Amino acid sequence: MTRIEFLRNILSKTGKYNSDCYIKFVLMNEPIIFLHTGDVHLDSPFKGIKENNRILAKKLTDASYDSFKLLISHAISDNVDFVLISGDLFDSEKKSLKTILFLKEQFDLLLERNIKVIAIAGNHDPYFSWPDDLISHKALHLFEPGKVSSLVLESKKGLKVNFTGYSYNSKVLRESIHGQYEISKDADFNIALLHGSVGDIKNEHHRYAPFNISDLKDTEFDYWALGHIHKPEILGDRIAYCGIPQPRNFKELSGGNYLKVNLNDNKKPELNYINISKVEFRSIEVAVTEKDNITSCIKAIKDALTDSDDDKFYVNRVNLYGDSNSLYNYFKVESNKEDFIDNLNEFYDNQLVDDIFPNLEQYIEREKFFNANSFFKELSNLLEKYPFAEHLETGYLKNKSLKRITDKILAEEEKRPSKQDLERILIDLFKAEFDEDI
Ligand SMILES: [Mn+2]
Repeated sequence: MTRIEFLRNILSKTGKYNSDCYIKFVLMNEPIIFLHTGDVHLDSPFKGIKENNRILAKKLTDASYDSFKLLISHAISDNVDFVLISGDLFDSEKKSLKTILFLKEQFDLLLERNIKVIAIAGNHDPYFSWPDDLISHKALHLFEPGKVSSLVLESKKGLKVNFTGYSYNSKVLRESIHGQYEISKDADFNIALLHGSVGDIKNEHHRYAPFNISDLKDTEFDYWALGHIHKPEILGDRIAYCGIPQPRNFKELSGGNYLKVNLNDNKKPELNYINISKVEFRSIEVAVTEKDNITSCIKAIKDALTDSDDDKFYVNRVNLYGDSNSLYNYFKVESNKEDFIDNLNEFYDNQLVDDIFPNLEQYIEREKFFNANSFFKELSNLLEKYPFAEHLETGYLKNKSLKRITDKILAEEEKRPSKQDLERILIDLFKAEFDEDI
């Protein structure tokens, strides 16, 4: 019997308020609230970082525990009904004792508050690799391996919630499984947990339990709690990837989040991403001009890095771009870059500049460029006669490289750029073609 049927029964016996309207009103005021997380990747080895920077590796290890701890404390303070884990709680089959004890402690805290954890195993942490100590934990329900199954639990207000899920039992699952997910009509809410890739993925090696958004939209599930893609993404009113709670490298630039989900019987679910990561990776763009030098460049970078949250540690990569002779020449010397980064890093407690990518070019004065030799002088004259296609075609340009440049200019000319733009294009083409100092 669903909650609606139950209420209808009771109310009809009292002879009062026996309208569905009233029942719906009651239910609307009885939502279920849960936290949706996944891809936690505990015990990640932080490849690449560990060898280069032990301090950062330690910070990231601590951050992976601290962000998860924060999620659990939010679950308790928000008094949620459930915590959902959509696969890949662990990074690999190998699990450290520290992590097992840590999770046991966190699950104990939830058990004290009667908050259940509903989890599926993903491709990184197949079911067989889960330790018995955790599988048997009273707060946790881990779905069975290799098949779709369901479980009905009661929310804190007595609503019946049917969870459907599938745990991986191997590191690979190429076939789709969502077609086997079925709702229960007896439940007030139906929630699905799925670890897989969205869309028609061409490369078979990247495809895990694939699905199309429309497949999930066509179901009657109240919510699809998705995992596997490390980016927070809402695919539909009732379909979402939770993202990761703690990024591990520069591929994970979206920060660390979980999803807080509020389901009402009639309304659109409320989905809110809550940021909890302790370390964040950022890619920062800093533009420089001919007027900039080393000191002004340091200031520009510092200005770009100040926008930060005191509770977090930021790992930054800085992309420098623009035309500046002074900086171009400075960064041409490889050892200067290291020195520059070290100098910046001395300034910060909660920031690390991991690397700088100087995509700098020389600043070229137009006058100087066009007077550099007779060829450019001639081109400059041609620009005056713009449009100049016929002049170039009949040209005197025997040099192969120069021929390539003029061909490109001709291609551009069809778009009718302004003379000024054309000059700019010419200079850029010249630089790209010769890739040398002027
Ligand atoms: Mn995965």
